[in-house]
Amino acid sequence: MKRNILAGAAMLFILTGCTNSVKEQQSEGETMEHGAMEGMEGHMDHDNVTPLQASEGTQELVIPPLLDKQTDSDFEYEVVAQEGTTQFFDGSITKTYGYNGNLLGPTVRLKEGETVKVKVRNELNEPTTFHWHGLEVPGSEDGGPHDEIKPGESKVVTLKANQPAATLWYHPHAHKKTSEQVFKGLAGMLYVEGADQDSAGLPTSYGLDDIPLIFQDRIFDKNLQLNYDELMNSDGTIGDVSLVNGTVNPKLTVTQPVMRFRILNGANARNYTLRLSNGASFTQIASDGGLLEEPVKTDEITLSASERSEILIDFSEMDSNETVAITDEEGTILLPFDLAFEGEATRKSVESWTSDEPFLTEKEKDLPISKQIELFGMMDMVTINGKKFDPERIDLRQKKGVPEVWEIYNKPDNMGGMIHPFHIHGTQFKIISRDGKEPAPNEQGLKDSVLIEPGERVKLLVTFPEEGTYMYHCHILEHEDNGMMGQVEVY
Ligand SMILES: [Cu+2]
Repeated sequence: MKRNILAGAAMLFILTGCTNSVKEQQSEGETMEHGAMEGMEGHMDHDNVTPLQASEGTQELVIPPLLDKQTDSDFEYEVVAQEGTTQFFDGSITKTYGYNGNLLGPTVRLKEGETVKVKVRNELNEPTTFHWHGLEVPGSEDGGPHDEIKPGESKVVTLKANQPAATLWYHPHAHKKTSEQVFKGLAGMLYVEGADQDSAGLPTSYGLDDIPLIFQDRIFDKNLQLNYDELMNSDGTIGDVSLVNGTVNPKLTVTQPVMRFRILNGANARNYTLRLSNGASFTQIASDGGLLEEPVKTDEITLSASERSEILIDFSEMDSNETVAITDEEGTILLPFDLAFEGEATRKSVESWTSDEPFLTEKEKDLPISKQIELFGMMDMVTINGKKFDPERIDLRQKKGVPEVWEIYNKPDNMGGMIHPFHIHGTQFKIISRDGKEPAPNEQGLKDSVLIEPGERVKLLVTFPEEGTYMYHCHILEHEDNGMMGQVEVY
């Protein structure tokens, strides 16, 4: 992708006044009873989602450690799925899963074009897989449900980062066990780093001005355990406890005037619409698969499960006494900031960029639809094109390197239906249209997951650069486990 760096054309961070008063959430810790919601039998509709509790800002946000590269072995990285314990609440220990630790996992950074060997090891007492979400690797390395690693076993996978710089992630994808294993804590960030972001002059100091934010919600049982069998909802497990990077009641001390946040919706099912509590705007710079065609100034972003967004927030114009936080759409504070930078801002903003090539060519827009996907159902009655996942069945075939248009239709039911986040493995696609309309500027970038509203038809331009068998599925993890998944063979 060619870019013209518009030197001097600094992005404008217009700070609107404090128009949104922050609505105080008085959560009584109510939790959604499994299968016991009135009328809908636990079905997750838009208007009836358990609210999150506001962060009290008592814990400094945990930043996942970077995974060190090994130099003295025949693999560069080792990722181990293991059991652990985490103290989410004072005086209580919760059993959790983590990679190379108790909860979540270290951030893995690959250089654009780099090939690394990663040893994956399963120290759990159940099978798991290691899926590299958004990485365009051959099907054999993708870590889908066919690649189960048994307890105590390991294997070495080869990951080539043959794609633009992007914020990706990794998580388990074991057959019918993904939702439970993610719920218990298995997820980590996977970055591809490269020329794109360097030339754009973006903040890149990990943990200082370049910070991952993994948003998740959890529900705990009366013993403060993540007792999945008891707590789960087959329409997507939703909780009232907000975690950011696994931290309950987080706050972040901001020491740099311009901060880059790489935001992942790592929830099993919840959709997040994120805003700033003071109504200030910020800049979205990237979608799932890399930088946008050009930066987009906005005052909110919406992410369905598994989607990512990179944003820049310019704190330099904000008063250090001002209360600033990331909130959800209800105004509930999820991550308060403690503004602690001093002196003159060394970086007021970053350079803007624009592409001299169209996001999609006329030829690409005019390609006929060649794959039709119909998402339907709820709870455990979810299907794709009327079928449930069968590991022995290939649903679609597509030639490597040849772009095709997939149309994804979210067929409503007699209750209106629900949002399904649709994810395809092994590819970064482009959204051609939503119900015939051009996608919003913040969706004009590479994507691997896309939010599909009930009744909506979304056209995607899908190209697979590698061969193998790949999953496509709803990323509400319980829907995935309930069979809302198909397989495409790329040859
Ligand atoms: Cu779904």
